[in-house]
Amino acid sequence: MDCLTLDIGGTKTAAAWWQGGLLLQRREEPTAGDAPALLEQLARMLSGGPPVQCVGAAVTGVTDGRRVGVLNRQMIGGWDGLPLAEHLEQLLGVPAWLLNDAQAAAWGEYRARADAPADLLFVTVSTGIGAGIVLDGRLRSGSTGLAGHLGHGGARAAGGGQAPGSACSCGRGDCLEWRASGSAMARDLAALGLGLRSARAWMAAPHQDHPAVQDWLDRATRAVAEAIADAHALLDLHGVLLGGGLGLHPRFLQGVQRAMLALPARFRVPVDAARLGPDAGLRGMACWLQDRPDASD
Ligand code: BMX
Ligand code: ZN
Repeated sequence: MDCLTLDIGGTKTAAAWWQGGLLLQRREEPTAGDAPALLEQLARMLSGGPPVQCVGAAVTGVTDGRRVGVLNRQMIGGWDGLPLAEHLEQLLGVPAWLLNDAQAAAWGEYRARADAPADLLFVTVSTGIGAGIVLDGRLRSGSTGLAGHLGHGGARAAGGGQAPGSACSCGRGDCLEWRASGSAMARDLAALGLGLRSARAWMAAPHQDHPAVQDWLDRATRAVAEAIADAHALLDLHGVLLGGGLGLHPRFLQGVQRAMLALPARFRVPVDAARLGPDAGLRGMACWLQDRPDASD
């Protein structure tokens, strides 16, 4: 099947053209801000690409397959309710499907390995924190697309009532994403006054060993491990893959693995690095288009 897949995240937007599973072309840009800017960006970015039979977009946010719903408004502004599938169909003249970015990546990771466990959780720690669940070898998106939104659990305080900007904008309070994501790291590091303004800056900087940064990492990776243990208690997982720009950093991954080992044995589950790296969403979406029950070749 010749298809186009998109990965539209909080920081970057990537597009890939596939011919029967073979990558023909890839383009990437920083994600444009609001809905009109995003649509304009897609029209420009996708023009002149090879012809395709269908398009699939892995998007940050909750999707029912047609529209994008936003949980974290601080991450993405003005997309809530955007009928992105319809816009893509008008733009490209072929059928379009949407899937949450972490769900698409989970499917890609599952399909990339012949020996992948049938009950698998993929967790991305990037601008936000997302997750995708595969159970009994099937991707579980849920009837509204909410399945896997681990980043919006774990709030210790009752949600609501917080001043805007002082808690996660999903309304639940100090969610996991508020404490342990790339954007949380950027916010907390900026407040430390070390001259580090983003998770990316930390990854490239010698300040990596500053005790305050280590302290942040310890708390964040413990919170991610606790959330994974909660998911394990709920779903009885056989394996967890950690991805995303920050999640794939060895210090972050090892922190989560260490924190997992400190948990009671029954709640531990093996956590490994995701194998598809930054293209998990693009590849996962391509597999998903191929695997849809009504897909024809
Ligand atoms: C947020 C949420 C999830 C997404 C996750 C990771 C929005 C816009 N997105 O929790 O749907 O999967 O971030 O997104 O509410 P990323 O862009 O960091 O990959
Ligand atoms: Zn939240």
